This record gives sequence, structure tokens and C-alpha cells, in this order.
Amino acid sequence: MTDPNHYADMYNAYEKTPKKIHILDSTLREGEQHPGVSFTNKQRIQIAWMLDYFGVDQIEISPVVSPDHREATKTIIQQGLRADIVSHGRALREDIDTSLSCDAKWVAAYLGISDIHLKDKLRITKDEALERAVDTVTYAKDHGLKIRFTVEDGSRAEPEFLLKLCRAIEEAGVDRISLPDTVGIMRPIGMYNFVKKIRSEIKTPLDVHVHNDIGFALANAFSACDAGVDQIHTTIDGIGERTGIPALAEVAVALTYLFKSPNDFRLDMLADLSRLIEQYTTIKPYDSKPIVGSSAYKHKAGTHLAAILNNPAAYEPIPPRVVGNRRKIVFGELAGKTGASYLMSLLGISKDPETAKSVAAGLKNLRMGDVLEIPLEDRLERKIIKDEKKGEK
Ligand code: HCA
Ligand code: CU
Repeated sequence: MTDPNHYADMYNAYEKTPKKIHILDSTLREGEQHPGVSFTNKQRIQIAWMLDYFGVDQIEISPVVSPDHREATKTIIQQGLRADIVSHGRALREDIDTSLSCDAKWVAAYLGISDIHLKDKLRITKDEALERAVDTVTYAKDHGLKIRFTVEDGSRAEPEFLLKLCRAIEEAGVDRISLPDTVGIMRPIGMYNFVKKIRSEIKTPLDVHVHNDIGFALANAFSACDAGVDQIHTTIDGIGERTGIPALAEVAVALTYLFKSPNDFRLDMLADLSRLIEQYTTIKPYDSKPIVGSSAYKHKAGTHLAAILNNPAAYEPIPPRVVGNRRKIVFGELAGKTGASYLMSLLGISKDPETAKSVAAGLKNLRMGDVLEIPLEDRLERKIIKDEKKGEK
């Protein structure tokens, strides 16, 4: 049989030599802007290590928010991780100085450039903003730093001014530009047009940073990739200001399976990364959260169970083992004959179609909804476990 995803892959039309898309994880910066989230320095260091081991390309943290954060930034930079540590702050010399005091090699500077941010937040003119942007980039370059510049609220900024500013910082030697949809107002085609406009004139590598206010963040991030960005910002579980940004798990899985972007992510850490954040924040991801949610690999309806017991790929895009999650089947009023007969075989009751039917009817009569959930490994997994047990003997 061909790969069950073969025709879907055809529609997804990934390129013959797919582009490498990088991940910047901002759990330690954007993530800490989520209400109720504040990590200890020990936790920050552990999270950085785990993200690095997982395989993200850049890890963002802000040393300017508190002395504690400055300490954490310094320590994480000292660890010599494989990922770049990006020290985030405002587009001001003093924030670059703070990053320098942490021995940062990479910095990020943000400046609101939409009319509303210029007028009602920063109270500066367009010319002053331009000057500040160029000054910040020049200052960072003069100090031997790599710098990403964020045109905050860029999706709502006047396009000609946005381009003018991008040209000016490119001229000043900026290494990356982050294009954010700060208030999550874009739809995928809009994001595509926005990025395309910049891409057609600017050669500097681009990041995409998109908020999820209306639920389009993940889709917008990938539209931006189609239009030419090569790095997506994520956080574990998508935590961040308000409704957050794309979740690391969803981005990493989509890059691997839907974009075929070459990478060496350890996807099997995804469920554990989510649990770690849950433990440190007490924010539990909702059950149906893609990839890491507790229901992401549960199967319930009788027709689904019948198929899953034969071949889980019938109702799963990728196996749970790949992302560190577990498959479970739910027995109850929807289990049907196949579900009932499987349950009987598990209980050691010899099954015949008639009894299975009565058990299925009995499960309905109980009127208890879902009665029982059990983990279900696929055949390959069972074989691996068996082989491992053999090896132990
Ligand atoms: C912020 C704004 C920001 C910056 C994004 C970036 C946004 O909270 O500082 O630096 O790429 O959403 O615009 O998170
Ligand atoms: Cu943001």
C-alpha cells in the first residue's frame, strides 16, 4: 500500500528541495509575558537546555526585565549551548548595553512602527523612529554583535514607511528582521502579501512572529514561510502575551511532515516539554490541543476503533510515539461491536459476534458515557517492547 498520506502530500505541494526553516523559541521571553507565568532561574536554565537538546536554532530571553532575568541570560549564554541565545530588548543603546553586559553575541531590538504605536505608545515621529532604528543597529554592529530588528506592529504600519525603515536598517548592517503580526489581525493570504512586499525589496533574512488573537497564528506563520521568511518564532504550548503565538510542537511537526523542511528535531520530546511547562506554570494545555493534548491520540467512535485496531494510520496523521504522546482507546456507549469484542478479548472472555453485540448494547444501556480508557500500542511498538524484554533476559 502507498503511504496513507501520499495524496495529501501531493496537495501540500512541498518543494522538491524543501527550504530549511529555522525555529526561534521564545518561551523564556514571550512565554513569560503570559499571565501567571514566571520561571525561576533554575527553571529558565533547564528550559534552555531542553530546547537546545530538542534542536531549536535560537532561544530568546530578555535580560532587561529584571536583575533575575539578567542573571539567567548571562548564565544561559555561559553554558555554550548549540542554539544561539538571542538577548531581547528595546531599540535603545541602554538595552544593547544590558545585553553586552551578559556577553550576548546575538541581540534583538524592537520598536513599534505603526502609526498608533508611534503616536500613542512611543510619542515619537516617523523620522525619530527611523533615526532610533538605525542608531540601534549601528551601535550593535559597532560592538561586534549580530542583531535582529523587530518592526513591532509591522502588519499595521504604513507600508512605505515600513519599507523605508527596513531599507535603512539593512544599509546599517542588520542581520535579521522580524516581521510581527503583533495583534494577530492577519489572515493567511494577508500575511503572505505582507511578507512578499518586504521580501521583494529586502535581502536580509526574515523571521515571522505572529499572535493568535483570532486563531490564525500557526497558519499565518506558514503563509509567511511560503512568502520567504526562514525562521518562525514559537513558545512551548504557545504561551505568550494574551492568546500567545504558535506552539513549538505544532510548528516542529508541521515543518517536518507538511513542509518536509530538513531538521534534526527530537520530536519525541514534545509531550515532555509540554508537561514541563505545565508543571512550572500550572497552566494545563486543553485536552484537544494538537500533538501534546491528552485527547490528541484518543479514539472513541466504534467505526474509528474498528479501523484503529487494524491500522492506526486510518485515523492518525502521524503515530503518537513520534511526538512522545500515547494512543488510547475509549470504551463506552459509542464503542460498538468491534470495541466491545476487543474489550472482551482483553478481559480474557472468549468472543463471539452475538455476545459482542450484547456487550455493545449493554455499554449503551449503562448510560455512563465513556466507561474506560486504555492505552493501545501499535503492533510495531508491541514488537519493540517484546524485543526489549527478550534482550533483558
Ligand atoms: C513585544 C512585542 C513582540 C515582539 C516580537 C519580536 C511582538 O512584546 O515585545 O521581537 O519579534 O509581538 O511584536 O512580541
Ligand atoms: Cu509577541
